[in-house]
Amino acid sequence: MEHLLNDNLLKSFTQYALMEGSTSALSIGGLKNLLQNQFSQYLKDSFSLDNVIKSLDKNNDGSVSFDEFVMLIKKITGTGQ
Ligand SMILES: [Ca+2]
Repeated sequence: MEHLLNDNLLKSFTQYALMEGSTSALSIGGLKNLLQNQFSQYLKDSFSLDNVIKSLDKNNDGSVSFDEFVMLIKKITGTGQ
């Protein structure tokens, strides 16, 4: 599960980042699209995506790196601490 997840995460992240002309950063909007399209089963009604994304975007540049993205996915899927 873990290695499969990481492989798929990189593919998804890169695919969505490329739509925005980048290979290393994804906008908050792009991140939301990705999550809603591919991780909707983890997005519960009570899940506050905006808050999680804000806390994730450490340098406040409005985009997430792949590392930040992986941390978010682990958080919402419960596969990491
Ligand atoms: Ca950032």
